[in-house]
Amino acid sequence: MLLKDKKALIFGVANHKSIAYGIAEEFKKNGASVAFSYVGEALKKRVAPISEELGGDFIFDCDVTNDGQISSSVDIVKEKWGRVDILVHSVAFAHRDDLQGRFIDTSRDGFKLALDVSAYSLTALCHAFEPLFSSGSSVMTLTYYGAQKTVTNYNVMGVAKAALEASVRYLAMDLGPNGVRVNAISAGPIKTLAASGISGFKTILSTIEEKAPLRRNVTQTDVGKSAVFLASDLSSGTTGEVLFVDSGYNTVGV
Ligand code: NAD
Ligand code: 0WE
Repeated sequence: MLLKDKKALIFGVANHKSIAYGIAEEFKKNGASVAFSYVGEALKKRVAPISEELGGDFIFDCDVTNDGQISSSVDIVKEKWGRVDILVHSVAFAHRDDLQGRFIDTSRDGFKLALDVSAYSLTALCHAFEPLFSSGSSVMTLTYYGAQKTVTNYNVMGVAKAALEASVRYLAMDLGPNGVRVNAISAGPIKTLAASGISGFKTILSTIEEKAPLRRNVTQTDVGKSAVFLASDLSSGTTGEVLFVDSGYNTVGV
C-alpha cells in the first residue's frame, strides 16, 4: 500500500482504455483516494460510472483551457479534500488535420490550440493547485517520444510535448523548494481514443514489437505501475525527470 491515505486528482480519463484509467486503477490498488475531471456533459456520462467502479470520491467539470473552470475545480477540491498529494495530467489535443501531412503546414490557430491544451495546461494546473500541495506532493504528466525525435505525423503534438517536457523541468524548479516533485512519463504507443484513426499507428505498434528491447508494446498497467512509483515516496529523490515506459524503444540506435 504505497499510496495509503494519499489524495490523487486525475485529469484525462475518457474511457476504460485511457492511460489515466490504468493509472487510477493502480493508485486504488495501492490505497489512494482518487477523484476525476471530465469535460462537459457528454464526458460526464462516461466518467461517472468509471468513478463509481473505481471507488472515486467525486468528479468535477474541468476544461483545462478555461481558467474559470480550473479555479472552480480548486474550490471543489479544497472543500472535499483540503489538499492534493498527487496530480495526474493526462490531457492532450490537436486538430486531427494537424496530425497528418507536413508539420510546416500547421496554422497559427492549430499550433495555439495544441500548445494550450497539451502543454500550457500543466502550468495552469500547477499554479492553481499550488496552495493545496504540501511537502511530498507529486505531479506527473504524460508525454511521448515525438517530443525528442521526429515521428511521422505527430507534428505539432511533438512540439507541444517538447514544451511540456521543458515545462516539467521549470515547474520542478519552482515547486522543489516546497518539497513538491514534478515529472513526466514518456509512454510507448497505446491504442486509446487519442490514438484512434491515426494513420500509421498500427505500423508504429509493430515497429515496437520488432525493435524494442522488450519486444512488446506497453499497456496502461505498465504506465500505471510507474505512476505509482512517481507518486510514492519510492521516487523521493526524482524531479524534473522524463521517465520512459516504452519497452526501452528510446534507447535503441541502429
Ligand atoms: P485519451 O483520449 O483516453 O485521453 C486524453 C484525455 O484528454 C481525454 O480524457 C480528454 O477528455 C482529455 N482532454 C482533451 N482536451 C481537454 C481539455 N480541453 N480539457 C480537459 N481534458 C481534455 O487518450 P490517452 O492516450 O490516454 O492520452 C492521455 C495522455 O497520454 C495524453 O497526454 C497523450 O498525449 C499521452 N500519451 C499517449 C500515448 C498513446 O499512444 N496513447 C503515448 C504517450 C503519451
Ligand atoms: O499524444 C498522442 C495523441 C494525441 C492526440 C490525438 C488526437 C487524435 C484525435 C491529440 N489530439 C488528437 N486529436 C484528435 O482529433 N499520442 C502519443 C498517440 C499518438 O498520436 C499520434 C501518434 C501517436 C503515437 C499521431 C501521429 C503519429 C503518432
